[in-house]
Amino acid sequence: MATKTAYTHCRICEPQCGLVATISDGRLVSVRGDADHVHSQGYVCTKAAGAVEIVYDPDRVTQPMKRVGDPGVFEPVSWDEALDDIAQRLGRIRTDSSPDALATFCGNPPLFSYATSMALAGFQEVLGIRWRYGINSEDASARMAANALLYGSVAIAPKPDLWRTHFAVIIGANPLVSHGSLVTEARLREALDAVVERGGRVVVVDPRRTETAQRYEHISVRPGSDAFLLLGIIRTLIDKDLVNHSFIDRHVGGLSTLADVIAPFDIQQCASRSGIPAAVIEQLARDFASADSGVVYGRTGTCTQRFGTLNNVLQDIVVLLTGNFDRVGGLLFGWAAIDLPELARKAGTDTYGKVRTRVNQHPDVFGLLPSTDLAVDIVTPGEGQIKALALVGGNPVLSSAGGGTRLAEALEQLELSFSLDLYINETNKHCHYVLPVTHFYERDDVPVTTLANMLRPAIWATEAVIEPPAGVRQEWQILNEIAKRMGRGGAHVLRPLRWLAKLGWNITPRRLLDLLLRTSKAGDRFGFRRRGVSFDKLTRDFPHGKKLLDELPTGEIDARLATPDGKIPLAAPEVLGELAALGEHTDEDRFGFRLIGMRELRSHNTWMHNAPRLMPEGRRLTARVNPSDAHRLGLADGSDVDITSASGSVRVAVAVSDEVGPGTVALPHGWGHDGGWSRANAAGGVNSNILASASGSDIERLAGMSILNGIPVDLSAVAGDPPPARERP
Ligand SMILES: Nc1nc2c(c(=O)[nH]1)N[C@H]1C(S)=C(S)[C@@H](COP(=O)(O)OP(=O)(O)OC[C@H]3O[C@@H](n4cnc5c(=O)[nH]c(N)nc54)[C@H](O)[C@@H]3O)O[C@H]1N2
Ligand SMILES: Nc1nc2c(c(=O)[nH]1)N[C@H]1C(S)=C(S)[C@@H](COP(=O)(O)OP(=O)(O)OC[C@H]3O[C@@H](n4cnc5c(=O)[nH]c(N)nc54)[C@H](O)[C@@H]3O)O[C@H]1N2
Ligand code: SF4
Ligand SMILES: [Mo]
Repeated sequence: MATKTAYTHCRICEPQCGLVATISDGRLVSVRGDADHVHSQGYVCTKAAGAVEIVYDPDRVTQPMKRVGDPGVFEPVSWDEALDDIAQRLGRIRTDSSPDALATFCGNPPLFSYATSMALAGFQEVLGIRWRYGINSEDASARMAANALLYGSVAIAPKPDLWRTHFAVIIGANPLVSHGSLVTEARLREALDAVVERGGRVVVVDPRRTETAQRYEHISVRPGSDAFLLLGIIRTLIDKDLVNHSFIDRHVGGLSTLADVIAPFDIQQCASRSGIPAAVIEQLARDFASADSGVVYGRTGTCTQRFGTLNNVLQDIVVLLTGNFDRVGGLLFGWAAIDLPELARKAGTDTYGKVRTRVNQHPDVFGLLPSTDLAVDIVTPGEGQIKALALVGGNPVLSSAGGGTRLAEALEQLELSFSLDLYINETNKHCHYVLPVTHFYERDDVPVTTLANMLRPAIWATEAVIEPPAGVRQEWQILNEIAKRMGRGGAHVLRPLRWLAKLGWNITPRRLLDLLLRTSKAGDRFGFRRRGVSFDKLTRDFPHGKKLLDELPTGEIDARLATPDGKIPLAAPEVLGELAALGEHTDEDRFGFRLIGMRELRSHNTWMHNAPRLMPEGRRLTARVNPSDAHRLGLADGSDVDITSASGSVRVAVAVSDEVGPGTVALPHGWGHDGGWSRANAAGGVNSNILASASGSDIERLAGMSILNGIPVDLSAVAGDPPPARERP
């Protein structure tokens, strides 16, 4: 038996931990953390091994499948048959209707493949596809919109200097489980521990006493009300003159307007709306302002709220007012060998509101339209109606707000839809074709889409460590082939590359990336810089990655800001509009509870529940309910409860836990499977996103965010036979 080891990296979540893979007779046997990896230094979580099980999962799709009946009923076909048919029908829909009849949907996993990202951009460009939906509206669009409003571009995304800060406020993030997002850092726990060890503080603002909150200080906030807490802090900073005047005078505009507009939000109101005592808010403001340095790091918990973009703006305003910007321990501009956001800026693809969704008029954010609008844009007749969809590694029926049957039924109306995926999932079971792709262990990679998120700039690359099954192809090959069969050369963004492709020279994504790499700040300039790298050099000579800088640079502000007057505006009209809306907004009081989400270590959004290691026998979905609420409603551990919102209702078992306060209920997403997976289907559970609204008025206004946290719901104990999960139209 020939056994060998190979170095590679995980591509499930953002740290992209370094791994040592053991391969026996061409079969991937196991993976473990690579102790010598420059970033992760041996860190690994159980999902990397779960992903090995997925490679050999009998439910994995390993040949092209054509729909031949009801949703989910497929038959294998040859690649030629599938690709010819898709190319022909796409061409016909394009000419019979218009290029605007075509749409793409990009899920989360494609972000972890440079080749897929490049080819999808090329495919969209070649076919002139305007409708580019994505799952960012359940994730980071609010953060990006805030970047545009404050710094002049969705692509300018300052990073929290967690390794050097003295005061970290973590708001709406649970990095001990999520392993961090928009920061690429496998050692976040060590970074946060070190803050405390050097006498600093880590304060976690979260409605649930999360794994992160348990390790550090916890402030419990009422779900969906962070804007009030942040306004309370900002009011205190201004009223008590705790602001850094020299920084503000030089770099910030609009402070007096902001101060006037937020004057009506007095500290008592901020306290009663956020559920945090006024004294606690004021003390937090004072402590933050007097710390040697401080950052506020927020993630999906504050993004996926009714005031998600505003939250992100306010988080940064706390940092800006205290002068903790572009200086050690504060918010810093990113640095990367290949700085994709910066390249996007130069190419003008850092768009915000350049395209708006057909019906609800929500803006694109960094080129992606909100997922929630896809269904209505398919079913509403008229100009630009969507008739064909390419779904690349996404599962919005489960992952998107109000997905469920509403989206499933919309997909059934399409004239052509095809999906690039590893599985038949709850969404692509409604497609005409499912085209099987390589697993990440079966392809080469460089973590290029997240390089600019590193707190310790580094770079690494991997070759494929095993051969893919014979019947699968890489996404770029598939998209390229469709474009080619449509007579357009290939799926290339750049016109000259399309010409070359027509002449028979197809430049692969690997060649292009190598070019980018070799001409980058870390590149070997084709031999002119001896210590520089190429793709081959990285995989050959730096199997554990290459460190580039110890820390992020400071003193960048003048060079990096992209606002017209070179200042950071605190009172952009959009921000003032949201502040006015915040003052007027009241939740319907007919619902007594507020629903929040939660991530678990053994789940990854919707796609890893079929791995035995992650979904052992007996693992069940539960909703966390506070003991006092449970007692009042007559619920015990394991009893079923109906959770009902204005959008729908689900029945789920309860876990009684004082992690959540009274009136809060926490329910993980990504469950309730009925796709082509045996174990995940059998695990039961419900699609929590049935409870989230997809109605245009319930979508956050500035970035089209889905409201996934702070959803008003009611709980009722179940008596008698359980009805099935149901949705309201
Ligand atoms: N209620 C609630 N909903 C949420 C969230 C939440 O916090 N609460 N979080 C949101 C967030 S942050 C995200 S990112 C989304 C994720 O939403 P999605 O991207 O829609 O869902 P995923 O489960 O990540 O995976 C989508 C599909 O990609 C496939 N896949 C896996 N690897 C590959 C690959 O290499 N190539 C291809 N082509 N396909 C692959 C999987 O089989 C799966 O079918 O969910 C969002 N939904
Ligand atoms: N194990 C695991 N890891 C993952 C993923 C996964 O599915 N499973 N998904 C990956 C992806 S795609 C992403 S984008 C990242 C996300 O990374 P994070 O954003 O760090 O992940 P979450 O655990 O969703 O953290 C959101 C936190 O917000 C809290 N929250 C909910 N409502 C509110 C509120 O109103 N106010 C405040 N202040 N907090 C609130 C929740 O309780 C939760 O603790 O995680 C990544 N890592
Ligand atoms: S933390 Fe994320 S990148 Fe690291 S091993 Fe786990 S899933 Fe993979
Ligand atoms: Mo995400």
